[in-house]
Amino acid sequence: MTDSVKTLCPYCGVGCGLEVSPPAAAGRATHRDSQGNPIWKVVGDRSHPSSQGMVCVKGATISESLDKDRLKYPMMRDSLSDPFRRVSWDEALDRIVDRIRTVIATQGSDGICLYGSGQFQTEDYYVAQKLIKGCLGTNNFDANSRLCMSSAVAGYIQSFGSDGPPCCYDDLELTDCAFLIGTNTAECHPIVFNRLHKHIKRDRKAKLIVVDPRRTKTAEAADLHIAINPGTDIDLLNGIAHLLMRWDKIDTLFIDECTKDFPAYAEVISHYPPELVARKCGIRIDHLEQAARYWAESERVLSLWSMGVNQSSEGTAKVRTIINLHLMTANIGKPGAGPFSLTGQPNAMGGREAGGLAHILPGYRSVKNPQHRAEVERLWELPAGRISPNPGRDAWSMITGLETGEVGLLWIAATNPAVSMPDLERTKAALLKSPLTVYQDAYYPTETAAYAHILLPAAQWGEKTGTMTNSERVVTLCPQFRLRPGEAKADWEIFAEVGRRLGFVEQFNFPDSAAVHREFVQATRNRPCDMTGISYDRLQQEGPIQWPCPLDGGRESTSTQQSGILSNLFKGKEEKPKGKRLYMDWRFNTPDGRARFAAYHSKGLAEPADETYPFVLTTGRLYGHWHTQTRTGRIEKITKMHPNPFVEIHPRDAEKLGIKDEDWVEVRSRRGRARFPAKVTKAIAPGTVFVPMHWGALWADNAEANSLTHPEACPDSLEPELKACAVRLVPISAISEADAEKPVQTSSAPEYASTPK
Ligand SMILES: Nc1nc2c(c(=O)[nH]1)N[C@H]1C(S)=C(S)[C@@H](COP(=O)(O)OP(=O)(O)OC[C@H]3O[C@@H](n4cnc5c(=O)[nH]c(N)nc54)[C@H](O)[C@@H]3O)O[C@H]1N2
Ligand SMILES: Nc1nc2c(c(=O)[nH]1)N[C@H]1C(S)=C(S)[C@@H](COP(=O)(O)OP(=O)(O)OC[C@H]3O[C@@H](n4cnc5c(=O)[nH]c(N)nc54)[C@H](O)[C@@H]3O)O[C@H]1N2
Ligand code: SF4
Ligand SMILES: [Mo]
Repeated sequence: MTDSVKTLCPYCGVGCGLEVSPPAAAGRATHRDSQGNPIWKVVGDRSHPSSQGMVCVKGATISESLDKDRLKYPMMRDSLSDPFRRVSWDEALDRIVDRIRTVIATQGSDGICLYGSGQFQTEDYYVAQKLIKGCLGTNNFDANSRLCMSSAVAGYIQSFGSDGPPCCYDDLELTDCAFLIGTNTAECHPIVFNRLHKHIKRDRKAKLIVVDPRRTKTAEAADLHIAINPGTDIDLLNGIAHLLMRWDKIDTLFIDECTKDFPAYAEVISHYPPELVARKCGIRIDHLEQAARYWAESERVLSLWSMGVNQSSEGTAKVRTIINLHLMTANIGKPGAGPFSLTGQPNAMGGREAGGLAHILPGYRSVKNPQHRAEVERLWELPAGRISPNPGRDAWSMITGLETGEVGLLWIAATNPAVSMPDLERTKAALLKSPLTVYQDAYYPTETAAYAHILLPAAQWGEKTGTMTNSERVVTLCPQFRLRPGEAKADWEIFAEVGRRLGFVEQFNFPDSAAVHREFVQATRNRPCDMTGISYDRLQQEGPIQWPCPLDGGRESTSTQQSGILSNLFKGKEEKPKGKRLYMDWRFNTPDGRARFAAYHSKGLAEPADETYPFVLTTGRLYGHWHTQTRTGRIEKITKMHPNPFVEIHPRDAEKLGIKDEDWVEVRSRRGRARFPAKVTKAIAPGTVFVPMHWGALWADNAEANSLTHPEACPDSLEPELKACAVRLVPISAISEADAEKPVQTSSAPEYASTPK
């Protein structure tokens, strides 16, 4: 291939357009990496509406990782203590199909679990749903998105009647006040942040508020940084609402006509006066008042949030409490305003559309809804009643199902749970008990490969054609542009092949990914995420397309049916419904069209600090690295940028413990221990410490953030509280010999084949 190809960055949910050209193109010198190897050249795609030509360091360096340490052939072994041997696809697939049949016969289909990823393309997701939820009749498909955005999904569904982030990136440039809570956008969604930051600098009236216990790069750019104690978001949000009520800065017309359940909420927020809130959050009253004043004075408030909100034992409540503020001030369904969750992974949005969590079905449907099940059964040409009405196992209950022996086959694809799951010692011990684990990944080694019986080589980004949807609902076609290494196959092809071998020949008779996509969009017809107007041909010709995009140009706007007061509300709203934003007509997807207020008191952390474990540990990301480093750990520029893990400690705490910068510290929780050099910095609030999530067992000794975290989760979204657990800090120099002899890791992890450390 000599021409350049337009595609999407396969890292974060910003979804930047990339233009990729081969190492040697006509008329220019061969493009090479730092070691002199020829690599594909990557630049930002100026025509992409979301990113307008911009890229961050991850997107810019992606091609350096594509050929390193790839898993090229299926591999198998009988027990985890054996070495892997190379096998044919036939042999590997026969073993999987045999096992599926055995598990169905002995345990029922609920003994089978597939744990997937927001790094799947939509086609991969869709075929996996059809196989697991349709043909096998179990809803045991979950994805790493459970650890990521499931609280946002639950919050949207409960408040608006349906999932779907209502805003778009143009709102970043139209807002008067950006309210960033629990998001380090500058490092984790850099191009969203660039667009916002340029606007804030240009328009001096526009304000940036950042709510984060750390002084992140995002917080440094803020007009107001509120460093709340971890887990006190609901106190803060209810405190802001309290002041808006007190100052009579609420939109009663909107509340009366477009929402329900305000009185119960008003009662709750009456209990959040500024003095109490400031004390609970550990912040200054004038900061709280300033934040409320920005909300009160701004015409258009845009909230952005991600993991500091979602990864919480009250994640859904936090999301709904953010949405409450938007409802009480009518900051929704208009340019520059709205509650906007940023999705983490490149195609977490596509996963939602394709039904990629254990409680949902394609087209924003629910497994609990009989009509939804029937519609999907008809589309899949399966007998009525095939899809189970029960939500399947979420990510963590796949782990507990291994503990109890209820899981007879665990199939993991495009995620690395031996690093990213909470309570890693328990996770690893459960993985060791798995009767059969299939692991489908693009790289080898990874930490999870050590726990697998069968390895399946996956074609990754650039080696298969598919679509991905970014945070603002924009769908981009990602064409194959390079050869697959060895015998690697696209994830959807592997799922389809297993389906055919199980006898579902008709259901999985897809000649190519375009055929998968054609069928998938049918599942979205007349649904909130209608994509029946999107096809590979249109994406190729016109470029990225935002949904809703129905074939016939759109459902009738409901605003024509509105009369009286609601039509008055619409005077001065310059845009008609449809188009870039959802809910422009202020009619929501609930049965009565009204959005719901939620009345939540704050509960705080599931495991607060106490005398024995006096610090709150929070975990998160660094600008250059991507998750478990399968790609970024193999890119020199990035490993130089972030050479090693560390623990951030406030100078006051460090002094008390006699810890100096770069001293080694052991961090202990009730579940495990890990060791890091200290980074003494005022960027972290006293009483809180921070550890990056990126270093699994392959990349550093005993520096796994998740050896410390716990699996307590939000009861609605089942998203674990990866952002907070109680820990104790012990300077290594102070550890007595007897204590030091105790192994830091408790489960006997298998050896890795090779270690890139
Ligand atoms: N560079 C980089 N970018 C990425 C990724 C990556 O691995 N690397 N991963 C992508 C993915 S999948 C995701 S999900 C996103 C995540 O993107 P972010 O959510 O922005 O990233 P995190 O660092 O996980 O956490 C964000 C912030 O939450 C704060 N926080 C912790 N506890 C609390 C709390 O109780 N309240 C509040 N208000 N804040 C709190 C932390 O201090 C942290 O700064 O990033 C995406 N982008
Ligand atoms: N302590 C703590 N833990 C966390 C978090 C946190 O903030 N703190 N964040 C959580 C969140 S939000 C997330 S999203 C998770 C992320 O955690 P993981 O999903 O475990 O992390 P990744 O490193 O992105 O793993 C993706 C894997 O997919 C492989 N891969 C890439 N492309 C393909 C493909 O096309 N097909 C296949 N089959 N494989 C492919 C990669 O090689 C890699 O091994 O971590 C969660 N865990
Ligand atoms: S901001 Fe996200 S999507 Fe854009 S280049 Fe960086 S990692 Fe890729
Ligand atoms: Mo994520």
